[in-house]
Amino acid sequence: MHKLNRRQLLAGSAALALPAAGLHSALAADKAEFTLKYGNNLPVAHPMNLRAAEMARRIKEDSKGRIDFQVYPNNQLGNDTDMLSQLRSGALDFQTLSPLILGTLVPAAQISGVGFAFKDYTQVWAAMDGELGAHVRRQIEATGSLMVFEKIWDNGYRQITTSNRPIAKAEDLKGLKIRTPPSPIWVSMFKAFDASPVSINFAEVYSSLQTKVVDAQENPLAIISTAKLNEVQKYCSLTNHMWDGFWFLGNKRSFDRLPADLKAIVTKHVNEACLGQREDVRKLNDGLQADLKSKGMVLNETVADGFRDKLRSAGFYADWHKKFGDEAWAALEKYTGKLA
Ligand code: X2X
Repeated sequence: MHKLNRRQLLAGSAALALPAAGLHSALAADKAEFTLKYGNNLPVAHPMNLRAAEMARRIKEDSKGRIDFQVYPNNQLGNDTDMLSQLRSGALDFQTLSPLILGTLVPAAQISGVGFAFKDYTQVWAAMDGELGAHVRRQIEATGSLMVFEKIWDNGYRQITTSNRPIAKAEDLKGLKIRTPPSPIWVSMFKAFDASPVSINFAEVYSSLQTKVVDAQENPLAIISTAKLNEVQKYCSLTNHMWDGFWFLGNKRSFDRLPADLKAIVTKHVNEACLGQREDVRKLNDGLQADLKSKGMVLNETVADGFRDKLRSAGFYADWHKKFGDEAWAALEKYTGKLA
């Protein structure tokens, strides 16, 4: 009997991999041939998770229940650093992660996070769906343990929030105790601004702001809003100092265990969800200024030139050009124009 054989097969794998959280039905996991766990660091209300939930349903439907695709949002499985090590070992099958945090493992991935590089989304998607993204994906695959889907998900242009003062010009960053994600280029950039950056995973950002371990952080408006950082921050300075995204990463061995037809189903729905997510995130980021004001935040505009000049004179572009190498830097400047 087909069903019995499959259940026997499952006894040692998927059937035992039921999540403790009870979010996913035991029945679904029992029937599925493959249980795939995807973890991320964002609140449930963020478009990434709305699209991920829809994607998981479609993967289940299209695979006729052979795949149980489980989404674990909001750092439920640990912070980004924890999830990345689970992903490498195969304890986690998929993770969306900023290219810059991935930089702790794949330094070359950080190149999309160079400050004030992409002038607009036309440049972002041309580069990331083009040669620059392809260059980075090759470096990710070269780890041997990771695979990556073709389309990078959007996080957005990042803005600085503080509890103590608005940031109108580069000099205002001097001495600012600001949280940055754990990533060499992030720390380097805020050091170049003469700030005092502290690397903290997103899982601990709200509490570090609340307890004043740091006075500031930077993120796109969609995250400031869905993570309710406005509750623990007063000022929001629209610096647009860098664009950030999320590579949809997988454990290579785990993905390669899927038969070709199921690989195709997963790939199709991950890339499709990504394109929808890009639109949702952009709309949300564009529409949130009034909302954050109504919640008591004080917003201010800034002019990029002075910030960029400060990075230039601190040697930020020259240093990272040297680290990434001429070829990669040329692939970046092909889309952004000369940076320094
Ligand atoms: O950690 C952050 O600030 C976040 C959520 O934007 C990233 O994943 C880089």
